[in-house]
Amino acid sequence: MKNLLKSTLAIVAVLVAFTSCNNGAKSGKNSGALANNVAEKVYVAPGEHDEFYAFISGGFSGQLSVYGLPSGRLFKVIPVFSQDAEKAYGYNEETKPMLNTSHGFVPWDDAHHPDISQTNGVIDGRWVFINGNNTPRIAKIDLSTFETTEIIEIPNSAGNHSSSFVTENTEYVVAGTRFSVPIPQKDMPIKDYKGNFKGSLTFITVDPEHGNMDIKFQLIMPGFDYDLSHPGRGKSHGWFFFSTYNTEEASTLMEVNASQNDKDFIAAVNWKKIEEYVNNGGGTMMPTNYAHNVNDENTHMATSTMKKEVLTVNPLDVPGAVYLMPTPKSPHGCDVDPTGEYIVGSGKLSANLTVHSFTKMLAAIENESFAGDAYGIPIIEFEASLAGVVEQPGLGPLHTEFDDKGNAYTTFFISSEVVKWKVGTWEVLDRQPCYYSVGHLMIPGGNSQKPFGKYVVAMNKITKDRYLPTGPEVTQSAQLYDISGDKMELLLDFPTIGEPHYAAGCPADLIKPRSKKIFNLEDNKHPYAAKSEADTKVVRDGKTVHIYMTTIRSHFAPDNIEGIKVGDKVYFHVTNLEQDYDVPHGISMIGANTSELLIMPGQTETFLWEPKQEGVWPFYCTDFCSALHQEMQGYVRVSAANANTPLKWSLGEDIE
Ligand code: RUQ
Ligand code: CUA
Repeated sequence: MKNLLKSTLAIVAVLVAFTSCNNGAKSGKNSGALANNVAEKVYVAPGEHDEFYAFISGGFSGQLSVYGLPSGRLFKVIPVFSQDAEKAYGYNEETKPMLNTSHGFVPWDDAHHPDISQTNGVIDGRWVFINGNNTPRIAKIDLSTFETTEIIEIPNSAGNHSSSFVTENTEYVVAGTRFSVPIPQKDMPIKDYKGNFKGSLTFITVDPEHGNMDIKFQLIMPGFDYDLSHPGRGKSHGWFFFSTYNTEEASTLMEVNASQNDKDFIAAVNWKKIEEYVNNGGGTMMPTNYAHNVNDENTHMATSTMKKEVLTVNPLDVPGAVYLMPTPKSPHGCDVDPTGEYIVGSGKLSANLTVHSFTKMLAAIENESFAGDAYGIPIIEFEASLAGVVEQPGLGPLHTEFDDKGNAYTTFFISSEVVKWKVGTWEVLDRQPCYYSVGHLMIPGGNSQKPFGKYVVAMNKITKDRYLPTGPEVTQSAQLYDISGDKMELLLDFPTIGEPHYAAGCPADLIKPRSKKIFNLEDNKHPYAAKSEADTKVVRDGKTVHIYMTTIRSHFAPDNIEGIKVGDKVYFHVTNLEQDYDVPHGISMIGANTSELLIMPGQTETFLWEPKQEGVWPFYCTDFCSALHQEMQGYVRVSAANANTPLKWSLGEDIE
């Protein structure tokens, strides 16, 4: 045991050393000989549009940023799991409930894997889903508004990492736990992990019309770490594949103890079979507590509902639903090719890439070519499902995506490169260095039956000397390669928001025509909306005051308010009366313990102000909306708590 420990530590040390010297050895100048016409290939002339959208997760920023490809231009940061003062997300009264969880208000998360909804195996550009790892959640972003409209918390999960991937008709968005935990949670010794902790794989239905999410069932699996996952497609539609590590079920010094087994598993889950079982009344309702937060599209207000139970399924109760395919050395990526035949497991510590065949897997199940079981789940013999091996393609394989010509592209973290190989012959065709230490890569549509194989984006963990330095913290970065020819060609480096963890890409034409320009004022059902200046008012209810305010170029109505008192809770409900594209107004109030509002045409938003001092206090518009933007201002007179200043409001007249 001691020796094993020592030798594993030695391997880890070598890998770490390799990583750092590898990165150190490369310099920014060594970016390969760029052809002269490279600039042309990424140049999108002023006023022209990019060909693709790229939705790049922010990792530890908790957000999702929207870029154009090939230009690499940043268009928007969509707030998802983190508060965003710029858009008042998580600060205004309407969106605060979006960040509610069973642990209370959690204004941050670690956002990893965006995936775009699909119809018939092709991305349809309706929604993008993304996982929060830390406090397990799945969010849905509506791509007509580019706003987060739903967040569902995942009970019985921890480090929600093998998420959030969609099946080929968006029947399900799937969320797998990274850490196994006691299910249900309870106070118990950590050393009793093995055999007692469990991992949950959660299948969330998506309403085909409105996209509403609902947990259909949770599969309660052995206590491994479930790292990544992908749906079957085409012939393997109806299955889902999850990579695992720590099949050792260790609970300490994981870098050594979770690397003992020569092979971990890819778990193959026949969700259609489980769905049938559940539809026939199978499964066990378990008491739990999780938040389901929905933004109403008519009121533009979010509500948070606590759900109290979840349907769990024991895999042993559904024979033929779950199998384990041995895969060498702590597989990380678990990627399915566009035909649905091949499942690629990237063993982080393996010299080779392991590819399983779906057809061979079915035959192995049929012939019962099993090599034992894990907690009763059959383990398929390694050779029986093996399709082939990509020999020695690089060091530290992580993730694979596919083009539309039968090629696969795998990232290698340690040797810092993208390697192109042929699906079916497993021969390496090309390799290009990344600057540096690439994690995921993304080909638009690369997770579907129909990839758009023109570009690949590599998302790097380290940039070192690639950009102007900005102190100890330097920008993170993505790189764009042209993959339309036989050889990949590096075109562009572009900086990213947060850690560019993973991305989903889509032809712009799928989204552009559906993008909303304004919200119809007539459809605004916000309970505190004022749909015209005639509807504006100020209403006192004890110590609570509601201001029904409107904004239009270039004034607020009302713009002067008196009769507010120290200790009041003052809600500014502000409706933007504009019905023109791209005319938001903002509002901020001196001393408010929250952010500004940025209100889109036709929308109502609310912030809370609790005046603490007597005086006459101004508010103003924060968005440069017109030539008279600087005139968009007003005053609130605040009197002592026991004063009897009458409540009054006005526009265009001085208050008596
Ligand atoms: S995975 S560490 Cu997407 Cu490579 Cu999160
Ligand atoms: Cu409205 Cu500036």
